[in-house]
Amino acid sequence: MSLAFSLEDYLQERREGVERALERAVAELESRVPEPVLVAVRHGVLSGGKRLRPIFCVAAYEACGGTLSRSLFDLAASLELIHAYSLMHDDLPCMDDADLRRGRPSTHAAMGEDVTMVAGALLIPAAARRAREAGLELELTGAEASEVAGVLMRAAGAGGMVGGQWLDLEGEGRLLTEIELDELHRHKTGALLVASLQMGALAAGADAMAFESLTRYGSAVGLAFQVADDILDATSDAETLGKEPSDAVLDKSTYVTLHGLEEARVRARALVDDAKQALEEGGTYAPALQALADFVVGRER
Ligand code: GRG
Repeated sequence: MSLAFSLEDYLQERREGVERALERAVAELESRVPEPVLVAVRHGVLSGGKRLRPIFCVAAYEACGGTLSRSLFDLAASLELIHAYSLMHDDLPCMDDADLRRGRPSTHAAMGEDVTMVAGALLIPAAARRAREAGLELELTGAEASEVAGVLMRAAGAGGMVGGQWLDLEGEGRLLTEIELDELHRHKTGALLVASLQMGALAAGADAMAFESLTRYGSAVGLAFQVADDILDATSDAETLGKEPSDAVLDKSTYVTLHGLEEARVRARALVDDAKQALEEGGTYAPALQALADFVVGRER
């Protein structure tokens, strides 16, 4: 019998837990949300995707000694509610104007803009509530559970994802420097990835050293994720990606436009090495996180 770690099996098992938690999160909204909005919520949330943010949260929790439970997956799914809202709003005509997402019509293309705005917006407080409640179920104190939800909300807000979205819109049609590009993506994509690791660590009661090493890992992997995203946008196609490559159309600066394809690949690998080093220096034994760092830059979509 081989004891080798299989990322494929790991991803499949964790994804199943995440899907069930997302179904519970949507079911919980059923009594309070009008049917047309609920249909849009289902479309945006229960529509596939890699589910990487919740999986990072679960992997961080496991790396800190925690064991799998339904409440852990509820906590992890709160990250995906925020991610789902961000994609629904990001695809709107006033943002990136994208009609294809995850290989099918984006939510506004299928359901309309007004209902997509409302469905996306209601996911933000739903995610905050879900994160806090799951924290309490994991036997965190009230203050600890609030802090876990606070980490999620800060990462989603002006100092994180929404702030990064503004930098992104402001940067269209302009050649950004590498410092500006890093700043944009540390906010827009990186903040939620860092929060994924931090929420898992906090929920598991990690000590300061483990928390710090997982934060450093998340920061490096978050940027590596975006460099890989830019490479895929420049080299792949809509059928493989499940969305239209759009950076050139929207005249966005990317790691590929800045440095060329080869140098972007070198940067992505260097960031993966930084991420693994952060784990080693923190004494965090986590084969899943090691393998996930490679996956982030090796993926095809
Ligand atoms: C405030 C109106 C308003 C809009 C803001 C918050 C927001 C909209 C946009 C955030 C920007 C954003 C969508 C960031 C994520 C970028 C990204 C790399 C998405 C793809 O993530 P994957 O590859 O996707 O994990 P899957 O489909 O696998 O979940």
